[in-house]
Amino acid sequence: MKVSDLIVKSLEAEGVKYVFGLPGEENEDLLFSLENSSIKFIPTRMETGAAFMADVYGRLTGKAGVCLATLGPGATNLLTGVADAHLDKAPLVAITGQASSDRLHKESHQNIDIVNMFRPITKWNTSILNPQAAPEVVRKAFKLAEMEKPGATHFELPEDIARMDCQMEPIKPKRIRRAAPDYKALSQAMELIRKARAPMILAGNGAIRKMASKHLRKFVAQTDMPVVSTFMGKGAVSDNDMHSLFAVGMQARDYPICALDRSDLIITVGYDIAEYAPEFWNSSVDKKIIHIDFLPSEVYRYYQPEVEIIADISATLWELNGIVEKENIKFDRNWFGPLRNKMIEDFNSYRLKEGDPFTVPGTLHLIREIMIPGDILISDVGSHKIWIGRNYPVYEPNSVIMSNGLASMGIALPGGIAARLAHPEKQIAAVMGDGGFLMNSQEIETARRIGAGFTIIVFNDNDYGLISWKQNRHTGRTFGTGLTNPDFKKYAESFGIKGYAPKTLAELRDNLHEAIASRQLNLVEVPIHPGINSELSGKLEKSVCDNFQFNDNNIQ
Ligand SMILES: Cc1ncc(C[n+]2csc(CCOP(=O)(O)OP(=O)(O)O)c2C)c(N)n1
Repeated sequence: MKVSDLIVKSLEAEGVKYVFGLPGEENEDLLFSLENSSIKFIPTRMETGAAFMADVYGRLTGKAGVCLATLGPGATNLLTGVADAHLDKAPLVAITGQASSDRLHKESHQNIDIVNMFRPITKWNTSILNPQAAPEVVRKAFKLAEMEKPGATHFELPEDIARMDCQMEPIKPKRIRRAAPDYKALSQAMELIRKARAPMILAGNGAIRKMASKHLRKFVAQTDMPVVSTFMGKGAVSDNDMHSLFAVGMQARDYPICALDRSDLIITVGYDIAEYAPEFWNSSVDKKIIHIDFLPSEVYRYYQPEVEIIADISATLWELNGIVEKENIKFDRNWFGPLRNKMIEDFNSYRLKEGDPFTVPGTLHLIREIMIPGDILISDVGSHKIWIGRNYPVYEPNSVIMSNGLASMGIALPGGIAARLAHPEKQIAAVMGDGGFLMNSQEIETARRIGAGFTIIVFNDNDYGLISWKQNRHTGRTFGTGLTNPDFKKYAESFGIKGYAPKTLAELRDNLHEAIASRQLNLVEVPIHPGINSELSGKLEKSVCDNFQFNDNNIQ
């Protein structure tokens, strides 16, 4: 059998259903091997889109998403999506073609050192320089990509090796158990919990993986501790639960920070520093912290946990649940209730009334009413992401997907395609700004060609809005941010999909409803008034925490 056939058989053994990518001469053998397999190859319009699709597919399924590119420019185009999977801890395997092994040592057409280029943004990568290595390389790429904490791996296949003969079999994956928590670390953590007055949980990206959310929800219900999540931890505990204090993510002292300030013990669960820096909630480095994660904490001035429980998060929470249940450990929940009510009041203040200019948070209320709890919203990066993180309540893990470690624009539209493939039954909305939309809007053609139905919502302010927001705050002016745009409705129609351009609130509500519920590929342009961004900054600069009265009697 050819090495390329063996590699595709190995992908089949890994359970791969889709490979997202773009053809080139140097991956020709792999492509023809894919043609004769059970795997569906999805040609994309740009390799970055393929990598984002693999990234989001990996997050939603827990199985590595696979993307394929040719050598040189194909490989460089993959980089952003691969880096996104790396910093956002999404399982992804990237495969690139390469020049034949007899020209790798010299200057040669399209030949660049791809393995070294991918090294800093992958957990592991290599070149297959010997046919016999192929089954091990594929198994290792998947094992490392999917193992906690997940991330990206990469291998390249020189074209001469792809054509060689190799009589070997794929190595089949086997289930492995993750490490159990150390009992001394558990008892040290329990000592801190017993002494605490107002402990709380900071749930990160790891809290939505590997069933951690189920055990976290039980822990919260038993102990009555409040929970703040990061943007990528949204849904670990339902925002309908009275213990939820919603999400932190802004570089400002927003309401959830008031609770973190007031708490005397923070239990972080699957918290990735890349996502939200600890200086925003522990600037005086005086917080007692218990770190629960698959890996030890980063060495970081503002994050110095007293106790680290390094093990499977679910297993750790399961052990802690057993202890708190036996000892009947419960905290007074009244101290944070008024804060939650205040936040709900704040969110509701953004509801739109007929005649108001459209805003992102106002539109999010309408979207939330249409989406049912497990439906998926994929956020791009920009000011809209801040509002989604802050104001869009989430009820199930993995029902809001965001790029927050790398925070890369352009993920949402390709992400919508991956979400549709992973979840044919759900309603899916991919939400983006005009800037992020036009970075990868070519993938509308991919979505249409493969019949992936979902709704693209473009918040249009003719601007790189988040950058204007920040520049205005720093300097009172903007530079290099203004844009002009095509007619988005007509643009959508030119791809053969339905476009909506609502003008009134009633139209906005009806159009969003019709578009999302149809599960067809369509686009809704929402022209927005960005003034609300600076208003939010103004409100938060006045320090909402100083004006907020906790029910302190309960925690003295
Ligand atoms: C690939 C990439 N390039 C640049 C940035 C820096 N950046 C962050 S947000 C932003 C503007 C986003 O504008 P838009 O997509 O229109 O969304 P809006 O902020 O208006 O909601 C930019 C340029 C980034 N995060 N990712």
